[in-house]
Amino acid sequence: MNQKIEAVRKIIRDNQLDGLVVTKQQNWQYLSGFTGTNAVLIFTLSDNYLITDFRYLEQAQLETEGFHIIKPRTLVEDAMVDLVTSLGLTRVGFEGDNLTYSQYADYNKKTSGVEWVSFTQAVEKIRQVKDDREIAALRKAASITDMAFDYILNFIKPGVKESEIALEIEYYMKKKGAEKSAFDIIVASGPRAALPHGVATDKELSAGELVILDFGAVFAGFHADMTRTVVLGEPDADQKKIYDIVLNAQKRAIEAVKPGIRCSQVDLVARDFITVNGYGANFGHGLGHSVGLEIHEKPAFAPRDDTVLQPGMAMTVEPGIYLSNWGGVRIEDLVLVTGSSCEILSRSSKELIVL
Ligand SMILES: [Mn+2]
Repeated sequence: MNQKIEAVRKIIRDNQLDGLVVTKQQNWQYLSGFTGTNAVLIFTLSDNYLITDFRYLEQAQLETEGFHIIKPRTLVEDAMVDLVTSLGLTRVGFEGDNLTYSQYADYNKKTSGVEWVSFTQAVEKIRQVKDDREIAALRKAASITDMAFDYILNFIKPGVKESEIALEIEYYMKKKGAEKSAFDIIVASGPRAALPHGVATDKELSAGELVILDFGAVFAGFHADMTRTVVLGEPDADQKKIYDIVLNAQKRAIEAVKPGIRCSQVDLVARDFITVNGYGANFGHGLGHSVGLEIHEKPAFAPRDDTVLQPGMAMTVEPGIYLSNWGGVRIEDLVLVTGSSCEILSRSSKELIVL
């Protein structure tokens, strides 16, 4: 029995359930390997069921192992309700973060006598520690991301639109084997660099501007995430100063990443450094987040996240300083928590690149 399914069975046992229904796409993909877009999994203490529709029956057979694959007469969710009834389940867990109120009401109506118990972050918690195959996928995603950064440096110059840069990055990553871009690529130049999530627009780059590039490749379902800030022409004193503060904060935080430390402590290392240097109010977001089958997973390097780091967690470290009408600097690496410290999966240079 694979460890992931074993962990699901433990949730069932520990909570006195007799079944667990999984409806979130990344969670069913994680537990079964199925990559289609429509499915429900049902786990009991003895069996695993995957319900999907006609379009995916053959694919589900090929991609999964150890699941009874069930073809619904009508909707996948109706088949789920029928199966819960025919198996005689009485106390069934479901993913409370993932179900709409209407679906919940519908389940209740169609299964009188079944107690539905909401779970949040149950499968997500299992996903926090990555196994060797998942780490290999993250490495590959990070390496495609690095290659794209190297490539795009030749393309960035005054007069080019942010959107053209984003398009080139996406095209290049896909040519190098990425399934897709991990999120809408952020290219934020000049004053727009003050927007922490400034998705590329048709603004043209100008000489003297800082440009924040934040992007990542997806490989085998796993998301990379990296940010670099470059400058068009020799940087002025403020640009240099703020870049150095962010870079130092980032390096110090990475040095703090190791098993046994709390996420909030890592956040504090960068936050304290930026605050002491006078820009605490300009670093308004968390230091980082976990990545995996989703771009933003838990835990997070944030002031109130006291999760203890474990080997196999994959986290971003991304401090930034943002100043309205001026711009901003963010530097982000993807790191893997190892047995004693961490390994930086993003390999691109972090020295200020002058284009
Ligand atoms: Mn990120």
